[in-house]
Amino acid sequence: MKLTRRTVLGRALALGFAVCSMAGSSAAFAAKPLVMGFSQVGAESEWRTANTASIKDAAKKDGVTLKFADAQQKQENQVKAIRSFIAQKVDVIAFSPVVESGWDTVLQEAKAAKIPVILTDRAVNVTDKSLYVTFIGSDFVEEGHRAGRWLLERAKKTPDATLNIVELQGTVGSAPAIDRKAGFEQEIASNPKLKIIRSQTGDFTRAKGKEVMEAFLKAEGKKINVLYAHNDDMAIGAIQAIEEAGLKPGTDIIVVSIDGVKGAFEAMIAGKLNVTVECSPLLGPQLMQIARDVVAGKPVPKRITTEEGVFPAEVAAKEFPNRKY
Ligand code: GYE
Repeated sequence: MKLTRRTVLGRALALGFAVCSMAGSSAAFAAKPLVMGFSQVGAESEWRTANTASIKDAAKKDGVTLKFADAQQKQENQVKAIRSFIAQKVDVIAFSPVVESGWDTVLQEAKAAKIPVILTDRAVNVTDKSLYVTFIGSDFVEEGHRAGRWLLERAKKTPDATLNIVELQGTVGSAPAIDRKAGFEQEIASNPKLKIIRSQTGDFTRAKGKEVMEAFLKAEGKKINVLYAHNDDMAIGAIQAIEEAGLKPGTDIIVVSIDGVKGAFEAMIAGKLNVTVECSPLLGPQLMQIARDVVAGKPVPKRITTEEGVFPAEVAAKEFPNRKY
């Protein structure tokens, strides 16, 4: 007889019951804790720090044994981590892929080892969708649309003016950078007065955001009317560059960004950031729940989308006390 995971579990349970009733104590059969291997992108932003904390806290609360590996923004480190989780025979692998492509081989190895894979936060680009069970995270294209829609509304205040936009992109090849760019571009295409004049990666970090904004300011100076940053950290770095160039962020240059971290709310309250589109990093509890379902063989949806809002500067002070990250 072929022993599937379920029959083994069924037998273990039956045995457990027998032992329990014989011994008259439920302590005789304690369930084995679920073991999860998690490969995190890195620690590049406030968002990521909150995401890591959410996953670690949820694992602790849920009694999940978490093997956590930080990839320092390098795909090769993630591949190594996943291979080591396979070698350790964890029950489930979860990871947030730094970039979209290049995952086929390692995910095939996980599949061959019969270890289910859950994607969190970022998507992968694989032709064989059976290489992962589900993807939990935000709709990044929609976030780009939301940022663009806010700007279209704002542009109505100055209908005759051309708005020159500089864009700070996230990590090259990452799902949020690709999708946030696409969603924003699709949205602003309806108004020819909105033009992206420069676009470059700032790798989702404050330091890089500042550095690239300095270069934009050097090249374009006062021609820049709007900054669209793919995350709050780059926007915060860029705000410093704008101030150092003697301009007023939020006034001389409209600043639009994504994530909704506390730092962004502080910048909005200070009048330096105009809007942040929310992207929730609090994925831990949902991830643990789904992991349990997957390991128990329950069907789960292929895509689980996080619900989020938009916070313009006008509501920042009121919303700030409610922010959890
Ligand atoms: O927006 C950024 C982080 O993948 C959604 O990664 C995440 C992004 C987030 O570094 O701040």
